[in-house]
Amino acid sequence: DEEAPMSNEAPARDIAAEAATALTHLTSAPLTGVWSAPGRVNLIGEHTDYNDGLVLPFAIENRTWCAVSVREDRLVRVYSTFSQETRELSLDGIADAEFDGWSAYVFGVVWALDEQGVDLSGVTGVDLAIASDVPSGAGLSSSAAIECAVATALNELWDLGLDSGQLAKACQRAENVAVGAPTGIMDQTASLRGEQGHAVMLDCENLVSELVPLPLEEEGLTILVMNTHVEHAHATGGYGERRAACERGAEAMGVATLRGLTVSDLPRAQELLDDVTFRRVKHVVTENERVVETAAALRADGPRAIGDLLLASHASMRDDFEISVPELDLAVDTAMAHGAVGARMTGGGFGGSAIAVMPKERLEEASKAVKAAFADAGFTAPSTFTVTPSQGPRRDV
Ligand code: GAF
Repeated sequence: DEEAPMSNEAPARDIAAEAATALTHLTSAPLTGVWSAPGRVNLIGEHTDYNDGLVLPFAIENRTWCAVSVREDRLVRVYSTFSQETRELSLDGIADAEFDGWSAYVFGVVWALDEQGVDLSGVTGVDLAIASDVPSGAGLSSSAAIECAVATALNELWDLGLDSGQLAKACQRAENVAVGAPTGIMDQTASLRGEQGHAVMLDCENLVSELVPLPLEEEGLTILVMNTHVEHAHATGGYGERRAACERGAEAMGVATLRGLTVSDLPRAQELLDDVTFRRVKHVVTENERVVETAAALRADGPRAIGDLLLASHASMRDDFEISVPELDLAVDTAMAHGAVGARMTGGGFGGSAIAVMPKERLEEASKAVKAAFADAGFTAPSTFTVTPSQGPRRDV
């Protein structure tokens, strides 16, 4: 709602119920259950995940719900309220399945479980209805939320006994192969391991994670999301190009991944690499350090202490990794001029959203100022809303 500055003040919809109702498009059989998984905001640690690096995201209250009714045959059928269409796939011959459109996020998970060696020969089919309030295209991992909701439901229904690391890997494979986006594992892990009031510090080299307290409410703070509505697609373009540059840099520096470098290697990198590759490497290496420093600052002094780190991360993405856009820069600068503790673009870049850690009393002012600044610059009107570190997957019904 463009009229309301804080669009999440609208009364919450019961989307679990919407998903359950949507099942009637597929079947009149009884509901077996409803599972859900959240989207995420990355607090810091960008483009580090596919370099075996460190990330510090948190799950948000916006979620995707998956209502399920078990079948007696081997079909998996799915309906989504956002596409209002049904797709189906047989569990027999899943290895050779082909994917297209939104259903790749769902069928891709089933395919990836099979590819991982999970024995699906004895399981029965399911009817799935998907509904979500994670805005798509905002850089809040609406895709990971679908994958993780489906994976969580199937893990329980089919009694697979997989842990969150195995589920995250299956969801990432779905994204990489079925959807065709060469992304890392941050978003799926954030969705699967999120906890209320915490960020998840994840080491992408070994998937070891720890929860880091993010006590915003207690500090009179909130996180403002500024969705630029500038479209980004990770299956094409800049994302894969950045990933390739990181791999080139690692190879030239003689390490398996950029995780093998620290800031003390940067002078040698500067001598050895061309300017563009060097700046890509510098971003990743310094960003890993900022994640460590952010977690330490949160633990020692709380969220008011992380502002400079968020700003340094944004500058690194703008100037060295070159994945910001003028809309994201304007959102960050305007929030900072209106009381933000710190701000940065979040997610893969080239569009999507920026976040600002805001004192609650300046929230309204900053939100209005961002909208006015976008109007003055002739940019598409942004939407703004707040997010809270929230819980990971759960069974709702
Ligand atoms: C996107 C990807 F999906 C993540 O894996 C991560 O690389 C992120 O961009 C950048 O940090 O969200």
